[in-house]
Amino acid sequence: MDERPVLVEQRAGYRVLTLNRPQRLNAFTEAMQQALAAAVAEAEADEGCRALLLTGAGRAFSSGQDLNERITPSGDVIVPGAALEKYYNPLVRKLRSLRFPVVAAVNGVAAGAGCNVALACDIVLAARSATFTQAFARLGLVPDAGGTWLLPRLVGQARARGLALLAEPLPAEKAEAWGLIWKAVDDDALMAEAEKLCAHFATAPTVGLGLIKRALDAAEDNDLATQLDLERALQREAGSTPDYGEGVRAFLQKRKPQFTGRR
Ligand code: T3D
Repeated sequence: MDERPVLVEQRAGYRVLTLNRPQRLNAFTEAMQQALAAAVAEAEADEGCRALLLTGAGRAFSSGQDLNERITPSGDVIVPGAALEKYYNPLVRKLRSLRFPVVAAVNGVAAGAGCNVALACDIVLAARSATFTQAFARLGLVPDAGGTWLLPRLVGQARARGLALLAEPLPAEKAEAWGLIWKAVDDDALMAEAEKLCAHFATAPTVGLGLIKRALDAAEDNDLATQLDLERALQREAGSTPDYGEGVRAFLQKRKPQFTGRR
């Protein structure tokens, strides 16, 4: 078995990152967090990278924090907090603010922080057999990795409270119906669908897509007047890219645009 906790594959214009501890349902260890942060940073630094696909090896996406790392050899529990500050919170902030789209292909169980890392991605595709579980309450913990922020925004307070307080698995099709994720697809179609999306993003106007991400995240805290001002500023920025000119010319010339994704 490949011992690397995160596998990185290069594609034309995007990268596939696979959480790779299948025997532990891809639970996050410190080594996996470090490998993931490094892989994301390398993708971000690569000008040719215009999308990221995040998935898991084996039958799970991720079961969240590896609980073996939360107990000392003498049986004492380690009070959480440090790993959130050092790994989970920077990861979630990074996924949301990356200059290109991030697609999660949720191939099976997504539990605890594994669920919320998936939900922090821009587009969440899930295999029909996948489930989303806010497992925290089973341990006496609070949903983290952005869960308490994202859940009510995605599905409303009633469903967010049910998911968080009951910690029951939510099947992928229901997650789609509730608006928690973009789409549930047949299990054997998941990776092809996710790669198709990333291939599309790899030829898209990347700067504009990054600005869309920024606008939608800012809208969560802004009033309408502030958001209108932000849209004007971002539109000026997007409209100054070569891709905007290419988009307009291609439309008028009735041809497919050739976007470079550059400023
Ligand atoms: O810093 C901080 O600590 C704060 C951050 C907290 C973030 C969190 O994510 S807290 C939540 C942690 N996650 C969980 O509580 C989920 C724990 N796992 C489960 O409840 C179940 O494994 C699942 C419902 C996800 C799947 O159940 P099932 O029956 O399909 O599989 P399984 O048999 O339970 O798991 C297979 C193996 O993976 C098993 O090992 P074994 O018996 O074959 O040797 C199991 O112990 C291991 N495993 C699964 N999840 C974890 C894990 N080992 C360590 N940590 C895990 N999270």
